[in-house]
Amino acid sequence: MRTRAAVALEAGKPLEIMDVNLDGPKAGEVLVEIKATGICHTDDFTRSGADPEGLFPAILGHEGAGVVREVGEGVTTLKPGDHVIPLYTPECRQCHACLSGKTNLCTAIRGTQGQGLMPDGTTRFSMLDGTPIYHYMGCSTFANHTVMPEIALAKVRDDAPFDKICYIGCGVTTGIGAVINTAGVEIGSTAAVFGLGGIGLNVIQGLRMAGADKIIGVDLNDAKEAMARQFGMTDFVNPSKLSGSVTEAIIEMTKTERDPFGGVDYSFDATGNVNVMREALECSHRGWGVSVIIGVAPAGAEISTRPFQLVTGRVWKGTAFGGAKGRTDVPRIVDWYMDGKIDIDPMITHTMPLDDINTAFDLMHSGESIRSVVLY
Ligand code: NAD
Ligand code: AHE
Ligand code: ZN
Repeated sequence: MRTRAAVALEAGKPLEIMDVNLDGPKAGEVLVEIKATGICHTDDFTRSGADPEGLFPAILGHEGAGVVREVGEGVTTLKPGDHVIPLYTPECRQCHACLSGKTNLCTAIRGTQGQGLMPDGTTRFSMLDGTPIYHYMGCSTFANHTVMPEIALAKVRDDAPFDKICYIGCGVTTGIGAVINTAGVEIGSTAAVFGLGGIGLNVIQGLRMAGADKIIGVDLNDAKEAMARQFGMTDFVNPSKLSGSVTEAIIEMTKTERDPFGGVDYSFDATGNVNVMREALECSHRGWGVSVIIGVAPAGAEISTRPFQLVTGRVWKGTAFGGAKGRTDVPRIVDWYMDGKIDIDPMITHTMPLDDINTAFDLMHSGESIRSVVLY
């Protein structure tokens, strides 16, 4: 078949909207009509050329929602008409990682996924002249139709709106999951969140659900403060307006008579900046602070700190997709949204047709948007 897609032809260039060829689903695969897709900073990271795994030409996009249109041989858990959310972290329920119960990082198809290919080592997308186009993060939601492995699709209820639940395909689950699954935040905790974008706001939402008392948000952009307060932030810091470091400022904000050392119980990096990751670790509490890296850093970037920071009890952790097991957890998060336990709507600040997808990257760079969503 032919479908309409935004194609990343070269690193650092705007996406080009064009018709592409899409081969049908092979054994164990599913054809999905994408109804809506969010644009995450990770899409821009790869588009820019900063991703060591970036391949071109590719169809980016990994935060979608849609409807199953056709299933390949042997597919048993999905049928045409089912509503689904694509998973860049699949859940095969059979590999060593899935069976360990210790991680969401299913290994079943990670090798080919990182090479922009389907599990059989080929691509389903091609240009009209026959040039193959790579898949992205196993999803490629910047195409109106895509082919995905069955194990990388979460079946969700069919009364949930695509234009909102697409965000559960990455940002919502990553932010809330980082708090609940990775950090394990307890009632009454103090926390700092660096970067109040599409991920950081969901960390804040997760912290409020977990019952954190003090939620300090950090961003260079003052315009992010109001929405962050709406989602539960109690204090805001703009590092560019401080005379000292943000680490010192957060330690000062959390010192009490009983606790002269200060520091937050939990901190989260949602910027992808390795200097910020260090600040996040070092503002966490001596003896027990846990700092979670969510941000994705460019090729070649490395983190550093004095080992003394860890010797004195701080713990550095990371999280992918918020530690969520997609086929199990994503349908529940959709229920949370439908039951009013979490809010998504205000974070979707812009919507647009696929033809205008490059505007979403402009809005991200100018700091005007939280999430842009393409509606097909
Ligand atoms: P975003 O662009 O919406 O938000 C980033 C925010 O960080 C912006 O508000 C920006 O003003 C702020 N910021 C930038 N530099 C800063 C600094 N030095 N100090 C303080 N604030 C700063 O991006 P997003 O979609 O929220 O993604 C955030 C990061 O999370 C990206 O690196 C993305 O690739 C990553 N990510 C990781 C996962 C995962 O599974 N680990 C999932 C999704 C996104
Ligand atoms: N390709 C990058 C790594 C990118 C990365 O860390 N991706 C996250 C999801 S970001 C979603 O917005 C992830 O899930 N990582 C786990 C994995 O297996 O990729 C690089 O540096 O090579
Ligand atoms: Zn993402």
